[in-house]
Amino acid sequence: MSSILSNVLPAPEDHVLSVIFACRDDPCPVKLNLSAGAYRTEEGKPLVLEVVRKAEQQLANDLSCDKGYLPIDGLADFNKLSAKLILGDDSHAVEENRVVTIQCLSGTGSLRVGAEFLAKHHQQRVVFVPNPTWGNHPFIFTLAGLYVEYFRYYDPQTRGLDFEGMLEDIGAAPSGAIVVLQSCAHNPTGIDPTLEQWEKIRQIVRSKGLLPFFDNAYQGFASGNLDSDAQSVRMFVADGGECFIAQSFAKNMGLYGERIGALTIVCTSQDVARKVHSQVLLVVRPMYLSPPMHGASIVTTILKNSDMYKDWTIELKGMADRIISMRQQLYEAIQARGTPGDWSHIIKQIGMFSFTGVNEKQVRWMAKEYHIYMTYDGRISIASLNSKTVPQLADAIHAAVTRLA
Ligand code: KET
Repeated sequence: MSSILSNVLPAPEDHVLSVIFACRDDPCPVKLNLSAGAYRTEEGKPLVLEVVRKAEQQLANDLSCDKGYLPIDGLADFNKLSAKLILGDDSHAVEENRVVTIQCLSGTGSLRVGAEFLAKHHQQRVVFVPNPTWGNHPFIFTLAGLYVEYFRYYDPQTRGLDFEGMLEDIGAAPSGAIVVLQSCAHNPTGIDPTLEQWEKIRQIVRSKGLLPFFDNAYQGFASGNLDSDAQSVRMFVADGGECFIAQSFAKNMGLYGERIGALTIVCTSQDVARKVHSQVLLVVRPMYLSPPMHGASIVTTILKNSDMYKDWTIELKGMADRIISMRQQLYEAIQARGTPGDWSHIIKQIGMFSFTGVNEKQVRWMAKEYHIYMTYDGRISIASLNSKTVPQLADAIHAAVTRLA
C-alpha cells in the first residue's frame, strides 16, 4: 500500500535521548542511569514528597473540587503564589501590579510560551544562551522562530566560569537581544556566578538594553534555601527593568510528571503588564487552550498553607543535602582509587549535576563495560546516586580515565 508518511526521514541522533534508549535496552540488572536530572532516594527510588502526598489527600477529600477547565492562564492563586516564590514576599514589582504570571506546562512549557510571545512581539530575534546549556534551549527558541547564539560560560581549562568571556560576549550582543540565564544550579556545568558576578552581568545586560530571560528550574536545589537561590533573579527585578522568568516545580517539589510551572513577565508599568497579559493569552489558546489542573492544585495547596510550606522547605533541604553528601562520597571514592587528575570540581559544583570532565569516548566505554549511562558531555546526575552506586561509578571512572586517556 502506498504511504503518505513514507517520505518522513528518521530524526537525527539526539544525544540525551539516545543515552536514555541505550540504558532502557540494556538487560544488565545492575545498570545505572545517571543521564536524566531526576532525584532518587538513598534506596534508588523516585521520591514523592510527603507534603505532596498530604496535599493530594486533602484535594481528594475536598468534594467541592471539580474537573472543569482552568482559565487560559491557569489557576489564579497558583500564579500569585508562584510569582511570590521567585520574586519574594516584598517584591515592589508585584505590589505595583506590573507582573504577569501564567501557569504553564512545567519549565519547558514556560520557556516555550515565553519564546513564542517574544517571536511575535519583540523586534530583536536573537537569543543568547550559555555555552554549554541545557540541550533543549536551542530547540525551544529556534522552533519559536528566534535565532540562537552562544555566549562563553564554561572554561574547560579551569573547570570554572569563563566570566571575562561571558561579559565580553554578552556586552557584544545587539541591543534588545534576549539573554537566557540559568538562575541557579546551572545545567550541565554546576557552576553559578557569585553574587558580585551577577551584579556585573546585570549592569551589562541593562546598560546594553538586553532582555534577560531566566530559566529557574532548580530553585532550592543549589543551596537548599528557596530565597538564596532566587537572589540572581531578584537582583534583576529590583532595578525596575523588564525580565522573563520560566519556573518549574518538577525538581523542587518532585512533580516531574505533573508538568507544572509558570512564566512570569516583569513589566515596567501596570499598563504594559495589562497589554502583555492579553497577548500571552493569545499565545496559549491555540497551543493547548488551558493548562492542566492537578499539579497546580498541589503546588497551591502547599504554598498557601504555612505549615505545609515549612514541611516542603524541610524536605527540599533534605534533597539538597543528600546531593551534597553524594558529591563528597564520590569525590572521596575517586581520591581513594588514586585516579589521575584533580577531581575537586565534583565538590565545588552546585546542584543536581556534575560536569565530570570525562570525554565522550570514556562515556561510551563506561556504558559498554560498566553499564553506567551519562550524557556524552560527561554530565552525571549526582541526585540519582546513592552510597551503593558511588563505588560502582568511581570504579568505572577510574578504569576509563586510566585506560582511555
Ligand atoms: N531548564 C533546565 C535548565 C533544565 O535542566 C530542565 C530539565 C528544564 C528547564 C525543564 O524541566 P521541566 O521538567 O520541563 O520543568 N532538565 C532535565 C530533564 C531533561 O532534559 O530530560 C535534564 O537536563 O536532565
